[in-house]
Amino acid sequence: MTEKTAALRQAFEEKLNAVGSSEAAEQLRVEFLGKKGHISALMSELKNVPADQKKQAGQTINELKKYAEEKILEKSAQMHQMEEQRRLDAAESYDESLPMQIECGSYHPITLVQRELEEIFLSMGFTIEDYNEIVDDYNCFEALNIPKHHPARDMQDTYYLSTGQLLKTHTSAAQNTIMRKYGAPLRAVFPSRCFRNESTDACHENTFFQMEGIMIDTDISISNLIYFMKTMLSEVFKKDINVRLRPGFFPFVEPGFELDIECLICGGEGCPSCKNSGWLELCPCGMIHPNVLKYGGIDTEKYTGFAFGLGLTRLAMMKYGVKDIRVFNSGNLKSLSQFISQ
Ligand code: FA5
Repeated sequence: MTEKTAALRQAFEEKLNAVGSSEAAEQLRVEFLGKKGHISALMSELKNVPADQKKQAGQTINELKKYAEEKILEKSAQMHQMEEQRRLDAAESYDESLPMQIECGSYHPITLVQRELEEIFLSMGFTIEDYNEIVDDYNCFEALNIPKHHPARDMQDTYYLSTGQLLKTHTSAAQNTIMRKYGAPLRAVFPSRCFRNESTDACHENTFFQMEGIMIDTDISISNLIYFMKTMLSEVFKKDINVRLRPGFFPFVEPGFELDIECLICGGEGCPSCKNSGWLELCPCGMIHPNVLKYGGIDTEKYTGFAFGLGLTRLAMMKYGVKDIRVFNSGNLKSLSQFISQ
């Protein structure tokens, strides 16, 4: 038994010297002093020791136990102190002036162009409004002078929910709510995501962004509309671009226009980004139909107004020279992370 105890003491000392952390010290304590540890096992062997040697053997084991307890306590304290010092050293080596090590994300190009437009319209006295992406038939169509079975609905098929609600096809769906909320006079823009059930190509997506704008006041005319459209485009592009205004039909405006810009990808030559026409439909607009004003609770004897529905995703295509609209929803960070506010 004496030899066994001596061998155990030697094994304990070797392991103790190898301890390098408070966690390792705790493991050593359990290994030797735990209920199922080596020293307890040695104690339980005492019953096999001849009676005349039992007392001496018991004493030797107790001495080993005491020794192990003291050494482990000492080691554990040492280890805790060392670890605390390491933590302090690490904290001191932090230098807030060093360049950041982590990679930062970048804003999506649609966010950049949307923010730029918001700034432009804010400076012209417009407010920025928010609206749901899930809307009801009334707001998306009926309040816009598009009754059930009107052929204009064919151009805007969308995704319907079992509740009868739908994913909004255009930002015009917010017009009625905003008119009712603020009344006239009113200047507001409301950017949002729109959804349509349609085939995609280089200039069509099933999920894209528009920015709607409305201005209602006394004596608003087409000249006001043209002025705001021109200002907006020259501020966004910061260079002369060719635009054309042609008649366009939308049941919620009268008269209505299509505002196209010459394709900046091909310079008007024709390419897949503009469906080979050299022009891109960008911002249909017109004078708000009196029925729409009435549905919005606006006095049509006193007020007139204009509205436009800017294709924000197409604008981003032209502004950043993106040839295919599908890049924007691709999640392809190699392409999307190149855009920094320009
Ligand atoms: C509308 O959505 C009307 N609500 C716009 C409007 C508002 C007219 C107020 C008059 C007064 P349209 O379906 O043409 O119209 O879409 C408007 C613009 O959104 C288009 O010129 C185009 O720039 C963009 N757009 C439409 N469909 C898509 C699509 N599938 N993918 C990408 N952009 C699209």
